[in-house]
Amino acid sequence: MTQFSHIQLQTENNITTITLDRPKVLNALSTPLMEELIIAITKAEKDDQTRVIVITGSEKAFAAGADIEEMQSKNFSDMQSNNIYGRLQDAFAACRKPVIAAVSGYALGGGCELVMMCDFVLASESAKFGQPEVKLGTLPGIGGSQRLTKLVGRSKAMEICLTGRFIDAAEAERIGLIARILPADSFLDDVYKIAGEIAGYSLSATRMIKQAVHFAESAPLDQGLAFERGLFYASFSTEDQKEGMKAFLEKREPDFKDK
Ligand code: DAK
Repeated sequence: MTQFSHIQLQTENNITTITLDRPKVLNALSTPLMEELIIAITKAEKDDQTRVIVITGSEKAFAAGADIEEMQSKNFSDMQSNNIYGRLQDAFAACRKPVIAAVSGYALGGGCELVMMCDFVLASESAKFGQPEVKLGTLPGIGGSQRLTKLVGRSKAMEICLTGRFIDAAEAERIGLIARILPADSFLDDVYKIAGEIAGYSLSATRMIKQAVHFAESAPLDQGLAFERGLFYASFSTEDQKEGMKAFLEKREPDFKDK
C-alpha cells in the first residue's frame, strides 16, 4: 500500500477522495505533494472500485498556490527541468473518470489552476479564488491564463490575472468558473450526495460524457457534433443503455452493470 505524507486517499461507496493535507501552509502545492497527487489520481483511474474522484482540501484552504518557499530561489533551468506541473496535467488528462473539485476557503494560483483541471467545481460559500501570481512578479503557469480564459472569457480572465484580486464563490459561480455553491455547514455531505448520484450511473456513460464535453473545448462545432454522435451511437452497444431505457419503461430504478 502506498504511504502518503502530503495527501490523504480514501475510497468509500465508489467515490475516491483525495484530500490535500499540508494545513500549516494552507496546502501549498510542493513538489512532493504533487508527486503524491499524480500517484493518487493514476491509482484511482485504474481502481475498479472508483467511479468518481473528489479532490478537496481543508475548511480554510483548498490550496493557496504553488509552494512559494520552495520556488523562490529557483532559476530558469530549475523550473524548466522540474516538469512536475506538466506531469500533473498529463495525469489529469489521462483520467477518464469524473473528477470533482470540492473547494472551501482559498484556491489561489496553482490551487485555482488545479481546480480548473478538474471536471467541475463545487464550492462552499467560503471559497475564494484568484490568480495572484502578478503580485509575485510572475504569471500563471499551470494553465491559469488558458483554462480561465476558456471558462470565463478574455475580459474577465484578463482582469482577474492582471489585478490578482480574489473573487468570492458568488462571483465565481456567476462568471462560470464553478458549477455550484453549497452551504458551508453541510458542504462535504452535499458534495458526496452529488458525487454519489454520478457514481450510481453507468461508468461507460459518464466516461463518454466527460470525453464529449472536453472535446468541445478544443474542437470546431462540426467536428464536435460528429464526435458526440459517434459516442452516442456507441452507447447503444452497451448493456447499460438497454437497462436504462428498459428501467424507465418499467417505471423502476436502473441496475447498471458497468460498475
Ligand atoms: N506557499 C508557501 N507557503 C504559503 C503559501 C504558499 N503559496 N500560502 C500560504 N503559505 C503559508 C504562509 O507563509 C504562512 O506560513 P507561516 O508564516 O505560518 O509559517 C501560512 O501558510 C499561513 O498563511 P498566512 O499567515 O498568510 O494566512 P492568512 O490567512 O493571513 O492569508 C492567504 C491567507 C491565502 C491570503 C495568504 O497566505 C496568501 O496570499 N498566500 C499566497 C497566495 C499566492 O500568492 N498564491 C500563488 C502562489 S504562485 C509553474 C507553474 C505555476 C506555478 C508554479 C510553477 N511551472 C510551470 C513550473 C504556480 C505558482 C503559484 O501558485
